[in-house]
Amino acid sequence: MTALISEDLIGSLNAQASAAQEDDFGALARHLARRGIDIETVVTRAMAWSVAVPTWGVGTGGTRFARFPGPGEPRHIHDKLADCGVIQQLTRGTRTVSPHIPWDKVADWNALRQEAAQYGLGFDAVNSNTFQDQPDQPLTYKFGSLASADPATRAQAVEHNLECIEIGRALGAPALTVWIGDGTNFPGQQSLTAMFDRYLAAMEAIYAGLPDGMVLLLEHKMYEPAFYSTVISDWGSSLIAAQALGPKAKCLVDLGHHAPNVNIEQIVSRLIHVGKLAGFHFNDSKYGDDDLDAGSIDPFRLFLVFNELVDAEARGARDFAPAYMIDQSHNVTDPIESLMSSAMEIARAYVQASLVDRKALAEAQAANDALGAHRLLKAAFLTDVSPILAEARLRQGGAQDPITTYRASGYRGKVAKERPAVKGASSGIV
Ligand code: PSV
Ligand code: MN
Repeated sequence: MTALISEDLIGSLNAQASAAQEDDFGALARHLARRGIDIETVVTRAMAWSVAVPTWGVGTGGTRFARFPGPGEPRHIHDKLADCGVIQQLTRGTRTVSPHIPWDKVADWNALRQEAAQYGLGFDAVNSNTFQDQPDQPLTYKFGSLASADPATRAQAVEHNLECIEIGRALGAPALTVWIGDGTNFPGQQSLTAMFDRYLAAMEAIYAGLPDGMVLLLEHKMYEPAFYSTVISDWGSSLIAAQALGPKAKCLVDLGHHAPNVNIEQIVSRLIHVGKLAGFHFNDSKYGDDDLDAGSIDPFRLFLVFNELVDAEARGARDFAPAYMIDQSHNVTDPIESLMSSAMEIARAYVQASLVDRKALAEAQAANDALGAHRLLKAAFLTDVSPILAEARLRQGGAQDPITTYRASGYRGKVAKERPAVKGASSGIV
């Protein structure tokens, strides 16, 4: 296994913090014991938790106005894997990466799989990309891809997705995620009905190429890049398509892809009900698809989403095994720091949701005790589970404080010397 950050440094910083960690962990153990919760059970859950890091997230993002590259940006998938390896080494809660094709294309996928394993990483869902044109691509996606009016363009987009399935097979990935930007900017530009029909027919061809054990994740998004209509704009369209395609097609919820103020946790509950929730893209937002760091704007909403997820897990909901991924754009921070912080915030929400007294909650709900029920959720949300998260990292060889350790390691300065600065102005979502 390749250690990207010095194990000695991790060990000495952990040692400096160990008295405080022991003290805080002991206090939390006693507090939870009074609530009838065994802290060791919760630590075990925290240690088993993992969320996938998006390979595109370790590069500096941008807006449609500008992109301001940072030092030591990853040049290719090999640099991206190293950066993801740092995140896993320090947090121990990001055991897989989610690649994007063709951004991460290589000649030898088996070699890439081994390279990732050197950093203790496996692969989660492969993401296809028919929302951009590639230099060697014969037909443009300007007017759509899987739902394009042109059959040859649709065939090209299907072909790309079939290639992604083969890549996923070589990488040992469990899923293919399809998000398309297809839609319209003008009423009347296309038939809303015909576009959906064409999308479904194209997705059927992709579905037919899935090997056993691989799932097709349909990601919806309300708008952008299309601003009047989007083919798979909401969870309803996504669910209709997933149901039409068959059991291997399921829905992926990106937290930034909904109408403002929509009740996302209720959508999560509905998709679980029909056994069609299979994936998540975590991020946070204030206004739209902001792709801000998970837990940075509305941590209570993140907790409420996890409350549904943990509840489904606890009651053994059928067909429930979602793939958890981060999907963010880091414009003003070091992406490694943002991704570590987000991974810890997501784990925090999961652990907090694990503290909900579900028996007492069911009783309060049966008695129509609205405030009593709400107070049970708040009691879990307001518990500072930081010592549990740190304990889970420490027991797996990670850092007590990943961000401080990362800063002390000088990793960014070191790779900045090896990776030449990206010159010139550019814009774009990634
Ligand atoms: C689209 O906004 C999206 O959420 C999809 O998941 C894409 O794959 C990703 O962002 C690209 O940055
Ligand atoms: Mn997404």
